[in-house]
Order: sequence, then structure tokens, then C-alpha cells
Amino acid sequence: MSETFFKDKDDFIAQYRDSCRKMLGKRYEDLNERDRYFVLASLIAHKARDLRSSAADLKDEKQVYYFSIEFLLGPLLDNYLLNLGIRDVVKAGCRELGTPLDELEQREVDPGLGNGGLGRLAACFLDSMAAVGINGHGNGMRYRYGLFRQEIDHGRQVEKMDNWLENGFSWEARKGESSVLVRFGGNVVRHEDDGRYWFETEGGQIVKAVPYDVPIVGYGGDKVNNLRIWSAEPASEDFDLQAFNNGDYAQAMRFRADVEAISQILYPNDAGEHGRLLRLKQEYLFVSAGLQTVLRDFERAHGKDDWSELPTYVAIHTNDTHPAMCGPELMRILVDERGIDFDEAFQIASACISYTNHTIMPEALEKWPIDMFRNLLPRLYMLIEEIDHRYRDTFPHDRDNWQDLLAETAILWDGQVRMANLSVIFAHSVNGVSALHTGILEDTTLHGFYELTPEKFNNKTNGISHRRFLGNSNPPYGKLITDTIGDGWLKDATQLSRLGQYEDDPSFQEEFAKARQWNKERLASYVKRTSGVELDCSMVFDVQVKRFHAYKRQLLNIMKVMDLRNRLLDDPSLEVRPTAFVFSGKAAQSYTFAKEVIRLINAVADVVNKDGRVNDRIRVAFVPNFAVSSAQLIYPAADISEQISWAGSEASGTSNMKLMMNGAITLGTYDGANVEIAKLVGEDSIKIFGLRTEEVDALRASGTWFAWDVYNKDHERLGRIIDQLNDGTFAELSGSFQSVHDELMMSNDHDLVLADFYSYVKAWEELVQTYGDRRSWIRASIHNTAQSGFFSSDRTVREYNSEIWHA
Ligand code: GL7
Repeated sequence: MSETFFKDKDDFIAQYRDSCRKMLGKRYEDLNERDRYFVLASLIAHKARDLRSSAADLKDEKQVYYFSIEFLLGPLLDNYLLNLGIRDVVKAGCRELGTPLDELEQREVDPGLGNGGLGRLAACFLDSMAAVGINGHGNGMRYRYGLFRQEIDHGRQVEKMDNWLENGFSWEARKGESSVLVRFGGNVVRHEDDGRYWFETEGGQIVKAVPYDVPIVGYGGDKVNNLRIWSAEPASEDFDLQAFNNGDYAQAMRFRADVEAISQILYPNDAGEHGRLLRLKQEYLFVSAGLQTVLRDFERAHGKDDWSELPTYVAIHTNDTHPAMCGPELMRILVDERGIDFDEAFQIASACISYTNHTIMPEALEKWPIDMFRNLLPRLYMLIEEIDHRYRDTFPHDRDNWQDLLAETAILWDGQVRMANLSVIFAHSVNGVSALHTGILEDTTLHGFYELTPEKFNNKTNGISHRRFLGNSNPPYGKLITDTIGDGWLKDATQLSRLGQYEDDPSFQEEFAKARQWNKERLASYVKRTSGVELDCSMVFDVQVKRFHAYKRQLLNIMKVMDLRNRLLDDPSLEVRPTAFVFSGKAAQSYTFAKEVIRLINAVADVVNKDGRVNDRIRVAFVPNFAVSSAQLIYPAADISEQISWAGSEASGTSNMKLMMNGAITLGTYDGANVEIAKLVGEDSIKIFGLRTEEVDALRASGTWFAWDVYNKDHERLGRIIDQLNDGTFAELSGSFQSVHDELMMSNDHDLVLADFYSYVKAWEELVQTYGDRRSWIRASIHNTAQSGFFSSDRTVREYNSEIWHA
């Protein structure tokens, strides 16, 4: 690939210099670093777009449209250079010119158009679809402000606006000419002519959806796909002219502001409730605008006559329930605007649509009040009501439990529109994201549907972009792997298994250790800069990085640190393997408990790190503002990967995969994809602890677990830690932790922190003890990488394609 772009380093330098003059009218030497970055990214983006338009017209091939309200892209430059095979040439050229590539890359924005795992998964799928040759289009939202920037003040999370577009985004192109109109509200009018009738919506608020396209460069550069993200603008500039002419600028601008608000912010809740009208508007905006584009492209390629062909050429994937309106919206367009019969339109829609469920957390199963829904989207609501009506009419009433089944599966219930049910009813395929999670969907969460239509259900275990999370993130290890087994693993992650034969190889082991050390030093300097904490790189790096949520149990982790501190103070000669505990992650603004756990971690860090009696054996660091870019510094430096959600709570997890791929040993529960990691690496290369899902269920059902009993009976150790939450031990930084204490005790240990505590601490101790045996630890690390090929998202999208999309 590289020669098509740049013949060699000198050619790259010449083109780069030329772009500086053309884009900014200046010589390379006269540009600051930010502008140098801007020109380089624009040059590469430009070439990527060229590749896309020069790609063969794909009209005869099936297209996959991946609808997701979040795409957490992360920085793109390094990834695209790797995918295009020009990383070395560009690196050498930049070095010669003056500013090294990695310094330019520091200037790149990290677009926070997602919260966490779900949004990052969508971005990994884009990379993989392009890599394996699927015509995959992303369809999402272009939020003016991404997920908030997190700062820490006296241990507390403070949220700051993420003005990510401040200096422009080199990778996007505004496609004003492809804008479409989207209507909210209005009245549905029935027309009749010659015995035929149809519906039309009149009035309401009309919004212009403007697309921005981001090229998605596949590995090898053979395929460049597209991510289309939508922004809301007023449909015309003569809005409220009257008010404007009368001098009431405020009134005139209010209209503009109302419209623009739709794409202004990303809701900061991860797997949580949204319930706000604006969120529903966002969901409809990208669904309607996206589908209008899909249908227009289909018509251009295949004409307007044979809609039954739509499923042959179009697959529509709905990432969670946020795009659940794809079904009814597709029907609205087909029935009202293309004159297709209702039943046929339903057949066509469901043959196109598939759905992934990402969580069983009850608070995240989206529901909208019928009144709100009907007012905002009257015609869509009519269609949903009709679908629900027909669903009830044709329901198999001959089953014994039909009433329960209907109550569980109907779309409209209790004055609410249940989006998961809407998604399942419209989809021809429903999948979970790990084997365990899919099992739980079938047995519990979506059991009614599973009883009725088991053939719809299937599992697609998540995956990650191994190119980004190993190739880009871990330069020394990536190079070691390529020097040892060649670079075929970048295209085909299963080749990582060839590392198996080097697990015991002393020179490979030594090089691995050097790479790990380099990564630790890189992280330590980042941690020092961003949090002020000094990490000793000879310590074990024990890492838990992910969103803050009660079920993920960062509290359990920090209570283990509190326990270690107590024991070290009681017995200074206690043997503890020196360990640095690294935490990072954001909590939703409104999630008080999660934010208090962040404050607790910082308070414990403050006490421990400056206490000479313990700080040679334990250090704690909270790295602020977890994002794709900082994650890429953390994963490669980790010795231990903490994956400690209670069994049955985490649908899959994906940081578990990123960390194992970089050679970290998982300390985890039998939850989500941990189960599959354990199966692949075997007992010697993972540490599992805690209650299993059946045990969790049984314990909850038994009603015999009492947090206060534990407290009373175990006052020496666990009770002492619970007391320390509110007795002032950690209060110096910003007060005590009464609310954490109360939440733990008054919810009767809902997240089983106390229930799993001893099993967890014991497992941790056994694990770090083995760190002393360097050879066997490193062997297990390499073994983890060697077994990680399965978790490439290339494998995942191939499965989606062969079993669901058939593109
Ligand atoms: C999540 C799950 O919580 C997480 O376990 C999973 O790995 C991810 C991708 O499938 O999806 N579900 C969810 O709502 N969010 C997730 O990260 C926000």
C-alpha cells in the first residue's frame, strides 16, 4: 500500500511540505506543532477519502448499516498510518523534519462521542468491518460536546465541557448537500381517494439533519468505509422572522437553540436511565436521517420498484435499543412515502433488522411514557400501536402461560413503550455479547421471547481491535511480536497463537520484560504529570480502568487496599508484594454513589501514598479523565487486570480483552467474557474468585445474607474497614464517606462486596505471590497474548456477517 501514497520518505516529506503551503500558506518551519499536526492529519484524511471514492461502485453488493448512538473513536492518526502501511515512512519523515510523530499525535483530539464499552465496541466494529472487507457504514450522532472531561479536585470528580471541535476535526467532511429533513410532533391526517387511504403528518417542528462523514480506513487500505454522524440545524434561515424583525433577537435565537440542542450533548449515562425528551429526539434524529439515506442509496442503485429486494442488499444492525425506532420508521417510510402494504412493509423491515442487547441492568432497559412518545412522534406511535395490536391478535393463545408471556413481551404496557420488546419484535436476529450473557437473556431477561422464538437468539462474544489495542498502543511489544512471528498477526489475529512456542523462550521472555518495563515507565510519567502520584516501576501494576458503577465494584478493590493498610500498620513485618493500584474511569454526573467511590479512592491514595510506614509496599493512583487515548497508555503497563463485577452483572466487558492481549493476568469473577478468557488461557494463567452466577442467585433467593451480621461478627477486619468509611480515617482530603457506608449497609450489600471480600483478598494475595517467580509470571503473560486472537473484533464481525448480515 505504502507506495501508492508515498514513494518513500522523501516523497512523503515533499508532499507534507507542499500541503503546509497549500492548506495554511506557510512553510513547515513556520508552523507550530498544532498546525503541523493539522496538516498531516488532513493530508492523510484526504488520501483516505480518495481511496473511498475510487473504490469500485458497490451497487451489487450488500451493505451493512450499523446504527449506534455512540461511536467512541479515539485518536485516528496512528491507527490509519498503521492500517495504510505507512507508519514507518511517516515516522521517519516527521523525525527528519523536526517534530517526531508521537509528539504530533499528542495534539490530536480524542473525540468522546461515547460513554464506554458500548460506544468503543461500535468503533472497533467499524475498524474490523473495513479490515475484513465488509461494506459497513456507521450511522450515529455528531455531538457538539462529547462526554465531559473529568478533573479531580480534592479527590472529587469535577465535570468540564468537552469542546472537542474547538480546533476543528481533520477527519470529518460536512456533506451539506446530503442533508435530510426530520419531523417532530405535528398532526397525522388521513387521506382517502377511491377506496384507498393513506396517512400524512402535517405541521410540527422540521429539523434539518446534516451529515458529517468520517472515512474508516481498513487494514491493508483495500477498503475505506464511512461513518456518517448527524448534526441538527434549523431547516431554514427565515425562522421566526417576525420576532427578528421586531427586534426580539432572543426569541428568534431561541428557536435556533432549540433545534441545535438536539445534537449538542452526549448523555453521560452509561447503561443507565435517560428518560428525557431530548434523548428521544436524538434517537429519532439519527434513525430517521440514517434510514432516509439508506433508502435513497438503495433506490439509486436498484430503482424504486422492487422493495422486496431491500433485504437482499441492506442489513440494518441496531446497537442496543437506542436505534429501536428503526423498525417503525422504516415502515413509515415504506408505507406512507412509498405506498407499500402494511404487512409487506413489516416483512421487509424485519428481514433487514437485527438487534444486539448489551445489558441486563434493569434500569437500562429503555422505556418511554406513551404520552411523551405519542406527542413527539405521532405517526410512529400509530404504527407501533398497530404492530402491538396485531402482535396481541396473533399471539399463540393456546399456551398455558400465554397471559404471562404476553405481559412480558408486548410493546405497550403500563402506559409505556418498551424499547427492548420493540427491538426484538422487529428483528430477525437477537444476540447477547458473551456466552454467559446470552444465556441470561434466554433464561431470564428475554425469556418470554426465547420461549416464543428461540430461533432468533444467538451469541456473538465481543471483540476488540487488536491493531489499535496492541499494534498502536504497545509499540515495543508489537515490534517484538512482528520480529518474532512476522506481521501477519495484524491482519489475522489468530496468528498470535504462534507466540505459544516462545512462552518459555528466555530471550523472548527477556524482551517481553523490557517492553513491559518501558510501558510502565511511560505510564508512570503520565500518572505523575496528570495526578501527581509517583509510581515505582518495580512494583506490580494492578489496574482497574472502566466506568464507575456499583456492579463493577471498584469499592471492593479499594476496600482490599484499606485492609492491606490496616494489616501493615498492625504488623509492619507482614510480607506484601509491593503493588501500585491504578484506577481510572468516569462516573455519570448524577450518579452520587459512583462519584463518592472515586472520592474514596483518592482519599485512600492521599493517606497511603504519604505514609512512610506503608508506601514502600502500596501505592494508589487515580488517573483522571479516562478516555481512549489514556487507556492506550494504561493497558500495556498492567501486570494485573481487575475484572471483579459480581457474577451475572457485566454483559461482557472489553477492557478484560484489551488487558489480556497486552499480557496482563486477569483477577476476576466468573462474569461476562471473563468466563471465555478463563477457558482459553486455562487455570494457570488467570485467577478466578467469588460467587458464581448460580450462587449469587441462590444467595439472593435464600434471604439469609445480612450485611449487619457480617459487620457484627467480623469486627476485627471487615467491620473495621466499614467503620473507617465514616470514622475520619480518610477524611482529611475532603470529609468522610457516610453515604458509601450507608449505601453498602442499607442496601444489605446489594453488590455482594462483603460476600466476595475474603475470596477476593485471598485470590489477590495468591496471585501477587506468584509474581516473584518471574519466569512463570512472564510465561503466563505471553500465554495470555498468545490466546487472545479469539478476541479480535475481526472474528466478531465475521461471525455477525456469516450468521446475521450475510453481506
Ligand atoms: C455494555 C456492557 O455493560 C459491557 O459489559 C459490554 O462489554 C458493552 C459492549 O457490549 O456493553 N452495555 C452497556 O449498556 N454499556 C456497556 O458498556 C454502556
